Amino acid sequence: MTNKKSALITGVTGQDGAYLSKLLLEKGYAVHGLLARRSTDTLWRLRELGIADDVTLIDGDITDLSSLIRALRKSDASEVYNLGAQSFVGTSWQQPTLTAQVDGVGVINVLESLRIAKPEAHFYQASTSEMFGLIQAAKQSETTAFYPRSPYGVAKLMGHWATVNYRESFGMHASSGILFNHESPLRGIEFVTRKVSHGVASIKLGTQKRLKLGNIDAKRDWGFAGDYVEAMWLMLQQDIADDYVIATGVTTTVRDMCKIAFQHVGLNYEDHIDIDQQFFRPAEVDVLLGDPAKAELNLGWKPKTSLETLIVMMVEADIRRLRR
Ligand code: NAP
Ligand code: F7E
Repeated sequence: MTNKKSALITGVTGQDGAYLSKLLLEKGYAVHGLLARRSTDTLWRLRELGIADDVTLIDGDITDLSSLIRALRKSDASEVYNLGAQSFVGTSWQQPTLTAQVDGVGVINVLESLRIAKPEAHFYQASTSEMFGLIQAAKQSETTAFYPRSPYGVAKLMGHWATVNYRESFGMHASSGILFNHESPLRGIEFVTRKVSHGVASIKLGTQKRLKLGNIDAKRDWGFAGDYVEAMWLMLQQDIADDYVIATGVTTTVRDMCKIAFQHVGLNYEDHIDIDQQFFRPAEVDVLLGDPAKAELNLGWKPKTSLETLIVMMVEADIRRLRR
């Protein structure tokens, strides 16, 4: 028997799952991760952080309720972080039903499994600034009205309100983190910051000539994933569960983010980028800018990493990978 606190993370193989696992292991938790079986290798992020052997993997999928109940029983987790999702906004127009099943109904499955098997556990839901979509206030906070603009945003809104509803209906300690975009060297290659950092590294090393992008006038509030997983943990340490916006309070265009990345290797972004209609979305979220004041006041959380530091970190990591 061990007195270690136990946590269960869905989406453990994703960007945030990897950073959160590392954080919880450093805090002495026994970390369990739900592993949705895939034909490809999905453990590269855990390996890159050197923790692949330290996380206990349990087979399961958030669209499969009984697998969640078994995972809860096996892990005996007192904290459950639901990070599992179809998280790429672009894909959500191609696979809207799957996105709804995973990002919407999947959250209800996790909440139901807790209600059945572990109602006293503290629960974290990975909500998103995409729920603000067509923004209803210049700076978005916990009280700003939602207006999702993609099947992803719509599905996540269901998960968000389900979390609020289980808290209010059953008194569960269920919190929702409304996280704005957060990136890292472990970001999936389809997201714009990593696509750019990988493109810049490839162009610098001569293996690629040009980079095709979509709407580079879109603005995002970008932070570092390593900072944001700390906020997730802090939410579950509070006496009272609540919802929190996690953001930097700074917004930047994709264009200016590209400028930073290319400048770092001594190149001018305008000489290497092509605009390609295939990367435009049927409905765009033009601008996002978060107000993290409540998180600072109640959780004592503040972002530590500037966009410049983050982008340089990502470009350098991709240069190292490509050289290998
Ligand atoms: P990510 O890298 O795309 O990771 C998603 C994870 O979900 C992967 O581990 C994936 O497994 C898993 N998954 C997919 N379908 C599943 C299913 N049916 N059952 C169980 N697991 C499943 O995403 P991320 O950037 O780490 O984001 C983590 C969470 O935060 C997501 O819910 C995302 O929607 C949300 N979020 C992200 C951001 C951001 O800027 N990063 C901002 C706000 C909210 P495989 O590896 O096997 O595919
Ligand atoms: O796009 C524009 C694109 O795909 C950012 C997810 O983690 O954050 C993420 O969603 C912006 C958009 O992230 C390309 O049109 C231009 O305006 O990196 P992204 P996202 O859609 O903001 C939220 C908070 C989440 O919750 C999501 O899970 O960049 N853009 N050109 C492009 N985007 C991509 N991917 N590729 C391009 O070529």
